[in-house]
Amino acid sequence: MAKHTLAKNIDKHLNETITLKGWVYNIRKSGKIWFLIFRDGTEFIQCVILKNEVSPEVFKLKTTLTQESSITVTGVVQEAPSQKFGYEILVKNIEVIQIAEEYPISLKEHGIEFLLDNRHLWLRSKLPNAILKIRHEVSKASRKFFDERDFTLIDSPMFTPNASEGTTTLFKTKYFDQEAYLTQSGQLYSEAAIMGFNKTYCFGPIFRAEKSKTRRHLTEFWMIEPEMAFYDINDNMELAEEYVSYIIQQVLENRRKELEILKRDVTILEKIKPPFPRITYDEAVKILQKNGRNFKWGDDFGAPDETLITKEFDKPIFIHRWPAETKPFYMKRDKNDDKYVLGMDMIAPEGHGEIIGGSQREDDLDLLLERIKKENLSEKMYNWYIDLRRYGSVPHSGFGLGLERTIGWICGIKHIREAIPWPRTIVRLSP
Ligand code: NSS
Repeated sequence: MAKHTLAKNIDKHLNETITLKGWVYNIRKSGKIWFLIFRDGTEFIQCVILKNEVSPEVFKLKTTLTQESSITVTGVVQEAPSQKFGYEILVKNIEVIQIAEEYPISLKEHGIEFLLDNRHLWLRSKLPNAILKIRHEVSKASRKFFDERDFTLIDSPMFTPNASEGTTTLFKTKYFDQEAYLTQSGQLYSEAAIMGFNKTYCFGPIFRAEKSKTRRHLTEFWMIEPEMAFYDINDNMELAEEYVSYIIQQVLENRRKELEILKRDVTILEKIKPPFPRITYDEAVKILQKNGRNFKWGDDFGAPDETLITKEFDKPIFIHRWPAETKPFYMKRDKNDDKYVLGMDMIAPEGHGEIIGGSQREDDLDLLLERIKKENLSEKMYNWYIDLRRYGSVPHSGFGLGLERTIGWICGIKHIREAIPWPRTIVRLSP
């Protein structure tokens, strides 16, 4: 491959002649000069084409080049204070790789369904590009955070014989002559892994047959799940607030430009530092009742409830100590009142809702068996998991952070389908 410069790096080549390879984003014409907005996925750059600087054939390209045509541009990097990026290219030559057919996504606004149907092309546009670069940053920061704190990455399987988060959202699939489910969470496997590695995390896709058509639900999403031996619920919340603060700081440090493209108000993000407020489930219910909402104790909070509860805070908050019946079988009972379990959710501010769910796990063999029986789960299927309470059981905790919900909040976007490259929802399986 010929050596060429990525558009994002041209500032290192001021006054030098360089070659760029990419696509035509837009063209503006005016007499003896025309402008080409070039993109290569790393940056958008203005290229200036002057009649007396290029061959007549190249100058004529102003009438034949179409949006998204692929090209090679050679030219001199010059300062351009009027341009957002601060640099532009004075073109010496353009080679056409392919003239694109009429491109369906123009620079005017399109409806969201049209854009989602054309996700394979829409990925080239400015906003998706910025969001997915932030997604990359959050993934990278997540790995870095746990890697630097003695966690071992132990991935969980995607095919599983059992449910972890209730049986209503399982995707069932044939597995030769057995039945299998796509994973709802790597947690149960991580609980086994920490007995061998102390602190672990898994980071992969999660599948839930969510019937809900909301702006917070995908059927395929990504979760980062740390699990820690000898951590109680307070240690768990402390780690979660440190982690979330860390990824926000990394995005602020490394992806300012993308946040600007998204017009994100960063003052809110800049305030995100530990500690985060902690309230119990009962206190959250009181906030709702105080605000005149008709909420029944024992129900789970819906999106409008979460928005109302977080309105009083400008940071994410923890809601902890949940009624046992609202949460899965594996959560540890509160020894002060066994109506409650030691679960904790982190709710993001600005109406973005729950981004983390976690808990201290039930480490007592008999209590766990009792919960498994009560929920009509198969003891045989969970036998390996129950083993963990037979051989050196220890207090332990963990949580799962939903990657797309977190990105949705950081980017300030309404619907999390834009926070994943290829969204899967109840109504969308393609492209
Ligand atoms: O169901 S969770 O609340 N918790 C668990 O799965 C635990 N087993 C994790 C653990 O302790 N290791 O899901 C965790 C997060 C939740 O807070 C959301 O941010 C996200 O996963 N989540 C989703 N994101 C997008 N779409 C859907 N459907 C979804 N469901 C959960």
